[in-house]
Amino acid sequence: MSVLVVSPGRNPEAWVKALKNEHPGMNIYVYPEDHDKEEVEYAISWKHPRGIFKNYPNLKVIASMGAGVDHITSDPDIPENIKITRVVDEQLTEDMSAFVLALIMDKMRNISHYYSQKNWEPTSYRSIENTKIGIMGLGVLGKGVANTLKNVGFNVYGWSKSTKDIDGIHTFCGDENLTEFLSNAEILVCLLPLTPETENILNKELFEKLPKGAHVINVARGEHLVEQDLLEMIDSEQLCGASLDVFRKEPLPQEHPFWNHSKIKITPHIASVTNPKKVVPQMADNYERMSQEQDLLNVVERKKGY
Ligand code: NDP
Ligand code: OXD
Repeated sequence: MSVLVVSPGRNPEAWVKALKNEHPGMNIYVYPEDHDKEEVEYAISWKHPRGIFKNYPNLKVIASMGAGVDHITSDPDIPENIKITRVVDEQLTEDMSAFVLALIMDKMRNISHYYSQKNWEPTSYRSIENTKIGIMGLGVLGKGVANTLKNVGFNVYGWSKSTKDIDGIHTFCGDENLTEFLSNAEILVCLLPLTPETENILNKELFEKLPKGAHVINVARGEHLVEQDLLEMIDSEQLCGASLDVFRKEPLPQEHPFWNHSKIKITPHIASVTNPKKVVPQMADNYERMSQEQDLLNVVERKKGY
């Protein structure tokens, strides 16, 4: 029985080292080095080359190296019987919460504006307690962010697929309540998983339902955003700007209009980065569970796509 590490988008060394520390007896291959495909039952993956997994007849589990699994679920060639797991990690949630708070404070207090202005021109600012934040997605990360912002003193609104009851957060669920949720979101944070239902969800129709002058933060996936609609909505002043950490094409191409847009702030997909040392224990645990035919942790519902 062997483990295959597939990570053309991430350096595999730290993963292999952490796996060997955690489980010295584990037989590990790094794709595409020479290996016997029949031996592989467990894969740890980030942005695998499309279609490869159908060639592993004994593969049982694909573990995502991150919280998101769209890089796996979007491959139509992954057999239905293969279980997909994802990372759930306190550090990842803390990092995401700190990052979103930093983006919001930067926006509210004009911090990066002052850095780039290099002028002594103070401007007024809104108070935290008079600001409403809307969070799309109240899962592991969205709920963590919502609680952090609530504790800082913001008015927090959240939207999810199923009903949620989170102390101190105004929660909304389903498409039928999306408009009401959006009408409150002076700063909108997207923390949805990428699925066919949420692809292109950040579009003109949605932006028009936000309060005029809203700011949009996307820390989920680039494919949630219709880029041209964002530009139009900023031009028309329906939106005052956006902070974007994720893009349809990463790295964001140098010629992309977002780079030189004064109202769009770009970060290079660093909102919350998985630390292999922290999350390898949960992967090794699942490997043991798989070997003993026990239930796995953090399994993705294939039908829902997250
Ligand atoms: P979860 O699966 O824990 O949560 C997803 C949330 O989205 C749930 O609350 C779910 O609702 C809600 N949701 C899903 N589909 C819909 C829909 N159609 N309508 C309304 N709500 C919906 O995900 P995480 O919180 O762990 O992660 C979210 C995403 O963040 C990841 O998928 C990944 O893409 C991104 N990410 C980005 C990082 C970065 O550095 N920029 C780092 C890590 C993750 P319900 O609870 O009712 O099911
Ligand atoms: C993730 C990510 O999904 O890094 O973990 O985007």
